[in-house]
Amino acid sequence: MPGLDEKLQDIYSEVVGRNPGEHEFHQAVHEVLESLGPVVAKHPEYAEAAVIERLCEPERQIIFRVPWLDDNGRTRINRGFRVQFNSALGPFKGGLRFHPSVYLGIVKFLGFEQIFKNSLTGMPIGGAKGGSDFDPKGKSDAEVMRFCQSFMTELYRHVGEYTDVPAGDIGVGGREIGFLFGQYKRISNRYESGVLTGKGLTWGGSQVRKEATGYGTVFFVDEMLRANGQSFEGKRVVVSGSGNVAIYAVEKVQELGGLVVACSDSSGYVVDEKGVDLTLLKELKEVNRGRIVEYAQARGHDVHYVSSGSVWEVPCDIALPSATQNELNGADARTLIKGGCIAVGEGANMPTTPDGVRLFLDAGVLFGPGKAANAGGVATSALEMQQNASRDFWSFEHTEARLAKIMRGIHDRCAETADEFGSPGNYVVGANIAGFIPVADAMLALGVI
Ligand code: NDP
Ligand code: 2IT
Repeated sequence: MPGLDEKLQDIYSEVVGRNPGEHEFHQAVHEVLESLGPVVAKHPEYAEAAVIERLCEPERQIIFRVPWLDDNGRTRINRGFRVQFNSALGPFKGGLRFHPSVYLGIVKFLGFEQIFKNSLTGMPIGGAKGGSDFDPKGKSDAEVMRFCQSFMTELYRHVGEYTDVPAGDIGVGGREIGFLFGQYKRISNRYESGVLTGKGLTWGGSQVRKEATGYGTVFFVDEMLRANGQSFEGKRVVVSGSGNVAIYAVEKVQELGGLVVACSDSSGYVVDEKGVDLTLLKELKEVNRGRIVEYAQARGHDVHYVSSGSVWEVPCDIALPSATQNELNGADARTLIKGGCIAVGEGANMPTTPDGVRLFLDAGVLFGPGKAANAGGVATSALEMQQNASRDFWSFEHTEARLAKIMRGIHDRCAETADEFGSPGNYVVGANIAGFIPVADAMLALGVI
């Protein structure tokens, strides 16, 4: 990793010492601190008030037992988390992840990133994340329901429309949000729609929330391309993952005239040179909860499935990593650059390793970091909160237009901030600084709390 300024290095060492073994959290902090050198030089008041030190320490961390009964009547135990990282700009806001890899370091990295992402949206939301090491794969709907009810039976006391507003992430979609909302409503005896986002359209949800992260990522990349006289038209695109973010990234790329030739899941990837069949993909993943290998089996022409290796071996003009953290490493970045890749948009959170990011930036690849590129999901969550607060329901067209405008705004702010702080074209620096300053200013204004 590149060096940090002395003061920032001290802060980083303190974070590592205080949070042993939480590698993803260390990585996320390091990446932000790498960008902040010119900011602390220009604003000594941030150091005087220990703003960065305070930002690196969550306001509150909750860890709890989640007991539930499986379909055989056996008692099962998982661990639940909610890290309420920073509420300087608004109530805590961020998703819940259900995946066996979840531990405190993952939740903290995601919660830390969320502070800056949410700030970049320009909406009044603080940063948080939560989840569990529960694995929804292979569980029945009834088991998922019992798990969600048990999870909310503890979480309900820590959340609320003005306190903390969770949503989905890996392993948490419309089904889980429904069970969580149902249990919250039952325990609290309140139809408090604003307590969760990503709700169904007939019970307080917003149009476009389901599509928002994938669409927003593509809008962000489209802005980077346009700023450089290019577009999606006729481009070969590879999208990793085949979950919520990936599916709606594919949909928007296709609308904009791009050809998506590959996507994946944690078992392997498919290459479909004629272009991914989205109807089939949605049926397979959203309805049947199947594996990507079944796509190759169902498609019936020369689609090939690769069960080992990396989806980044498939040559493309544009790469949209939309699965998970650290899924695209330095070797993958080299392969992509060699294959002629001109742009990368992070649909996932921190999918590119630090050496991968460095290689892309050095090669002049347009690189949209997750904090900026995937902010459309949480931004549309904030639009859902707005509709809930005013008991309103907007049309798809109106909501999508709002999302597109928000993504344009984020793009422009990142680009201008990168220019202002001496790193033109570097959206990583732009996103980190443009996300940081509003939070830091609010923390100064609110005093030492
Ligand atoms: P889903 O659960 O809908 O889909 C996740 C996809 O990524 C699946 O295809 C899954 O494959 C794959 N995946 C998950 N973990 C791994 C792993 N360890 N190794 C390889 N593949 C993996 O989640 P989302 O689409 O919602 O989330 C994807 C990414 O986008 C995450 O990084 C999330 O934090 C980020 N994100 C999500 C937002 C949202 O609104 N949902 C908003 C902003 C960012 P498999 O089914 O085999 O596990
Ligand atoms: O990482 C993310 O931004 C999300 N999972 C969405 C959070 C939200 O509150 O909509």
